[in-house]
Amino acid sequence: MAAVPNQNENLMTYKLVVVGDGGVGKSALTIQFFQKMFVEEYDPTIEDSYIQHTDIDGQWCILDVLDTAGQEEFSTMREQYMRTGDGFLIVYSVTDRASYDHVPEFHELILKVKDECSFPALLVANKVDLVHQRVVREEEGQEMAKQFGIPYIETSAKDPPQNVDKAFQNVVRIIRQQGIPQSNRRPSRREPKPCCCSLM
Ligand SMILES: Nc1nc2c(ncn2[C@@H]2O[C@H](COP(=O)(O)OP(=O)(O)OP(=O)(O)O)[C@@H](O)[C@H]2O)c(=O)[nH]1
Ligand SMILES: [Mg+2]
Repeated sequence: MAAVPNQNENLMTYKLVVVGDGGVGKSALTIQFFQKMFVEEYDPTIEDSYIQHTDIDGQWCILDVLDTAGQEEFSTMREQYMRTGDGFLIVYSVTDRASYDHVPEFHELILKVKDECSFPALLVANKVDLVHQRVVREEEGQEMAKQFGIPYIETSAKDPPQNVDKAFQNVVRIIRQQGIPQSNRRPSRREPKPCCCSLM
């Protein structure tokens, strides 16, 4: 078993933000990841934050996860919370086509707020346990993820959970591939960056 980190050790903090339409399972996934339980009832979120030390691929880090509001009435808060994220879980429900159709809006807003052509994110197709209510096929999810150049994962927050830990861990892996997470970087004068958007 890996040793629990020394408190004085300088741990990397990863700020993850869970976004997506209301009712797709953002809170259920986050609570399943942090508390290992499935929340059956639907209680719309305004904003909740969770933090824990965790070992991902043998490296201890601090995971700071923001579970956001999917309900339209809170959509004005979106840009603000997106600014803080090092990586995003963009969640839709495979039982709710509108939630899939809204994914591009979340993805575009992340890129706009970050002023980047790409940013660490994972497309999460949740509620795959509801096989008979499924209306969005796996290939459709794969296709959309491919369009955005981000990975895709199918999850279920319901017990027994499917791919829940993996979803959160994969976002950290994606961030790590890109170096130091944005929120851990020292403030510096922003260098003008070449625009890659015109290549897309
Ligand atoms: N069967 C099944 N139900 C799920 C799953 N994930 C969430 N639910 C249920 O779907 C409902 C909505 O889940 P929430 O996690 O509250 O949805 P949310 O995305 O956080 O919604 P907002 O906070 O309004 O943005 C709840 O009744 C959950 O129990 C899942 O993977 N499978
Ligand atoms: Mg919620």
